[in-house]
Amino acid sequence: MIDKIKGHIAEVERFNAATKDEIEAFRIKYLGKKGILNDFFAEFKNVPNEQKKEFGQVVNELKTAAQDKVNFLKGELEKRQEEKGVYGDLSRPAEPVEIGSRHPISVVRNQITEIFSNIGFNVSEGPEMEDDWHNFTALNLPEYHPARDMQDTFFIQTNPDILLRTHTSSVQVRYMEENKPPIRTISPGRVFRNEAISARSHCIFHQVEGLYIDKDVSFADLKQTILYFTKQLFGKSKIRLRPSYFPFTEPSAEVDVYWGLETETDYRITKGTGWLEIMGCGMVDPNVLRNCNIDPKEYSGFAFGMGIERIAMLLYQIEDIRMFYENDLRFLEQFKSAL
Ligand code: 2U9
Repeated sequence: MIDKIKGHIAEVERFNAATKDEIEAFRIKYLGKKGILNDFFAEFKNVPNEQKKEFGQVVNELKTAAQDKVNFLKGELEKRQEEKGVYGDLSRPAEPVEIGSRHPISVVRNQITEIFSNIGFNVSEGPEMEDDWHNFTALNLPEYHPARDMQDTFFIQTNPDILLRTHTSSVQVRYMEENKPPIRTISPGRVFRNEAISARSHCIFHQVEGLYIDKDVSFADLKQTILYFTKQLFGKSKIRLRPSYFPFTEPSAEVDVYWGLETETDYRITKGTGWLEIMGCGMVDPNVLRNCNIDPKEYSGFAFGMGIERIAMLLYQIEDIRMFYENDLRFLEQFKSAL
């Protein structure tokens, strides 16, 4: 009998369990009302007197071993559950990482810069807070020039010399001040105009302005460059240039691309003409070259400018410019692009 109890003690010591249920089954088996220990206690009266002492000791030893084992296993289980709370199951596969998407303005800006970088244009950047010289005066918009009224300007506090740039042409004035021709540069960036916000216009928007200065640059170079650009970006190869006026270019033109009249949308967005205005351009005014220390007798150049929002609205058929600034994920998630 004593050997049988010692066998149980050995078994108890070897026992291991991973779950609450296994531990509970073990407890009932040894310490439960109808458990092994109670059987042995009931047996006590039948044990011969001379063995009673030893029998009592080993049964108690078995009881302590079973209780210790149950407490130990419960403690281990609790520890594991606490760790799980902090780290989870460390062997579990990782949560999938949500991949973000680029903002449509960035997608289109990157497309435009890529197209021009393929024909040798670099990218130049400059400050959003500008002085009067770089934003206006150097660009042939002297003080009291009526064309300054074309753009309502945000001035910084009370200093009329410091303002938020109204176009990124200011970056190119800086570029010309610091670099000699040949110059081939485009300036993407954010610009600010004090305009009422509507579906068509916003007081903050983005532009890409381009500048090409070298010896013997002609209007034909301008036209071919723009044709190359429209083919690349829109896949459309018919353009027309309508005479226009900008203070910084002479002659100046507005560029229309032939969009076509195949769908109802084409009719709506081209107002039934098939043509869409996409940008402005012209030959850099000699005054602007002179202001930037470039001799207009030696050099000539062309410039162009476009609003990124406008181009993006055409490419993606976005009806309201305000969508770009609302950061609605349902809108933004639609623009997955490698660029
Ligand atoms: C320098 C000299 C001349 C840049 C040009 C335009 C025509 C033009 C508008 C298009 C829509 C701005 O975003 S918009 O409102 N831009 O039409 N921009 S020529 O001319 C320059 C640039 C830099 C030194």
